[in-house]
Amino acid sequence: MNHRDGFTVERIEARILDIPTIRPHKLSFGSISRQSPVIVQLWLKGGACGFGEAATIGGPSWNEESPESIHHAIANYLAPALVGQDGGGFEAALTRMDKACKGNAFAKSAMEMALIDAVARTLGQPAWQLLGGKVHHSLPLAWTLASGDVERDLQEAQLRLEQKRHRIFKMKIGANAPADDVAHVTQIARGLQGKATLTVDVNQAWDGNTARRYLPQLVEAGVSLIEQPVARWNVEALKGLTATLPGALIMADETVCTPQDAMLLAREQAAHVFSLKVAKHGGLLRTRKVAAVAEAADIGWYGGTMLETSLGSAASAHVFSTLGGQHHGCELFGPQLLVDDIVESQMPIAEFALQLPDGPGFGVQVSLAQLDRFDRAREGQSPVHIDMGRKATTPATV
Ligand code: MUC
Ligand code: MG
Repeated sequence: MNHRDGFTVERIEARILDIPTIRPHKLSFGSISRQSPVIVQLWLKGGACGFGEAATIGGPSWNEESPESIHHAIANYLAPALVGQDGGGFEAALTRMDKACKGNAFAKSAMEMALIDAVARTLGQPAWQLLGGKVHHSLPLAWTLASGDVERDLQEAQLRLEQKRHRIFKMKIGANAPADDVAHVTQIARGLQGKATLTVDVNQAWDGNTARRYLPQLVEAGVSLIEQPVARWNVEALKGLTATLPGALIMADETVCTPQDAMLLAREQAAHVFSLKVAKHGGLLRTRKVAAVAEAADIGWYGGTMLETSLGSAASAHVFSTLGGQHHGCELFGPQLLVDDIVESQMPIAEFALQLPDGPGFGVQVSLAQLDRFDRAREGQSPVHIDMGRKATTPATV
């Protein structure tokens, strides 16, 4: 068998896990109490096995893909497109997957992740080596306060400050009336004044007028970074806020998925920062492409999460570790929100920063016993699991 034969993709399997969260996690569109990552296992002819992951939040509530659609796309279209092919050509593999299946970025990201892990393990190299080399050894790590309760949020923040794990806190807002959200954020901001940085994620909940009215109040309270305040299509409102809101940065999340989205936002000067997420960009290589547009346009980046286990978080950490340009830390805290993990040991956190992993592949050892333990096929869980709760309906006036 020559060297390249060893990279031939031999077999691919995917399964959905169901892992409870340590507490309900409340976002603008509902409250989740479990995560359902799809885990891909990919074997190369040379014997190496790689793992990939794609996680959504609240089934298809965050965007179009759900664990079930991801699993379906992989089993029926993406895996058949790669089996028997050269796994060492990552771009060619992406092209084959694009030909077999339009869109489905999350599903493709899990596949590409497993491929890169397997090839890196075959070569005995960390994935970051194949992605251009490491420029960061650690990144400041944010924690999201999303219990929905002021006392509980403050207790969580206080504990994490004492443990020296986090001093950037992100609040998920948009589920309540805007004035109530502002009051909640203001209370937390007072409690954390001088000790931590506070950011918010509105997850598209507000219209332009509501954002223009209430964001200055959040800035006044001490919020320094505002993520996706308006619907993902509302580039005009993002542009206006980016140009006129003093004292805080506007970060695009749901609006920036493809490199073309990134180009549009760059051309329109409609964001100060991009939240990068391996899943929504369709893989590690495409994350680098979006990051390249950001760097060229003097836009900062933030290492986002879809609340993955340590597997997906480590893969994200590998690509984030290779990125230049201005950054605002990361929020790869998914493993801490889950009751348990699927790897033997987690990435360390020290001095408020995630220590970026080394070791072959993504540098984490996946436990097959843990995969079996949380496997949906074994647990027989129902797919839908989100509490949609009460939704704010009153539009703002200016
Ligand atoms: C998002 O929109 O950023 C990340 C952290 C969290 O709590 O939710 C996610 C999704
Ligand atoms: Mg977000």
